[in-house]
Amino acid sequence: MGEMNNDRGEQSYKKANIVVVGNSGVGKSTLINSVFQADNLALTGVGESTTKELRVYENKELGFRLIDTIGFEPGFFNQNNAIKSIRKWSKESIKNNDEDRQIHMIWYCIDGTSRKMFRKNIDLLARSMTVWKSVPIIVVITKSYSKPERTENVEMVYRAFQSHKKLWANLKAVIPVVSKTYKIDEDSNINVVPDGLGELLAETEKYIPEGLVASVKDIASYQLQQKRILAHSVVGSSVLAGITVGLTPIPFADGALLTPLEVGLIKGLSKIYNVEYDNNTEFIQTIVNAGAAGIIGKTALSGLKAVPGINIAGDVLNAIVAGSIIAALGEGCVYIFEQIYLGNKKTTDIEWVKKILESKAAESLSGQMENIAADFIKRKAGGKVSAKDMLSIILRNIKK
Ligand SMILES: Nc1nc2c(ncn2[C@@H]2O[C@H](COP(=O)(O)OP(=O)(O)OP(=O)(O)O)[C@@H](O)[C@H]2O)c(=O)[nH]1
Ligand SMILES: [Mg+2]
Repeated sequence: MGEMNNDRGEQSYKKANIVVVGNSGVGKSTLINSVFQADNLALTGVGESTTKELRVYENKELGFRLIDTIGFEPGFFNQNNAIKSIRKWSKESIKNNDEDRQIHMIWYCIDGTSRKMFRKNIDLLARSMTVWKSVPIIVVITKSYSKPERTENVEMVYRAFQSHKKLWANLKAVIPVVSKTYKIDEDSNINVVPDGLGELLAETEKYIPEGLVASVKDIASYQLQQKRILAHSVVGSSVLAGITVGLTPIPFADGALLTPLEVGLIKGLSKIYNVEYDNNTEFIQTIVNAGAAGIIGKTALSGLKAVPGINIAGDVLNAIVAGSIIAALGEGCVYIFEQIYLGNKKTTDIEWVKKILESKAAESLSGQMENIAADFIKRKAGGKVSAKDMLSIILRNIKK
């Protein structure tokens, strides 16, 4: 069970179904787009409810489906239409002999910019949740633009849950997230970059029922592959964040502006590969030291200098450099974390970490800056180049 062959004879696995619920406009669809790294996979919008019924999203890579739902607020006669349509979707499967439509997890989204609503929303969830008595819940605090408020918001959510005994047992994690770059101020170009996605994916993977992968022949390699996909998704969102930082008109001569991103990247990867984060200061410091402020940063800059007669505007050049640095660091880190996860190396192997970042990460970068710049110029001839376009140019070249 669980293991199937599709009509092309490829093996596919039974996937976990995760429903994404929360009030209208909270950012469910935006979050789904960001997990799948797509712009317009799930329609998003302002004002009237954008997602009309239930929609199921999946891709080849990830071992779970995300089910987008309409706003969670009760409709006529206090019926919760989101829950109604999810149940309908599940029931249809029984008719169709399709066992694949059980709900395995709930992502409950609440809006980080309206904390006054937390308790009310969680009471609402408690009333509706009698349908799924023992399904794990992860609370996603969307639009967590204000860093100082994040810890307090997480605590508020936990407190609100404590008064609902049955829900409390199912609550697995509370994670503040920024799904998409948020412009605080159009004029000064101050941005809050995407954050928290790595943590969300790592926690999700932890609480997906074991049974779903238990039927896979080679569990170990399946799990490693899953981790690699999650890790690359985290690297991708960090690179995008790096591009955004680069585009702000602030000179980043010493690369220190990228340090928070680098730390966030390492934290996300630590979660995914079950590597202890808190007591590994030297390990983390070694990685950060090799990043934008170190060998990788230097390699990126000297790589660009080697490009003759480069004609790219300064902020864009910054964006390309920043993104490439994070991409190279990310690729090096994925390798390092994987080796530690597999038990081949330890976080105390500091010299080895340095060597990997110098050889693998920095070297892959030195040859590629020229190609990245060339691809960029080619792409620019066809019109405006978005941050997403830069992301794909960078990842394409760094992964080589
Ligand atoms: N910049 C930024 N905007 C966000 C973020 N999350 C949500 N938004 C914005 O909030 C609005 C609503 O987001 P949606 O994803 O459509 O919300 P939804 O929960 O799917 O709404 P319904 O489909 O109506 O239930 C959109 O304008 C989004 O761009 C974020 O992390 N960053
Ligand atoms: Mg929506």
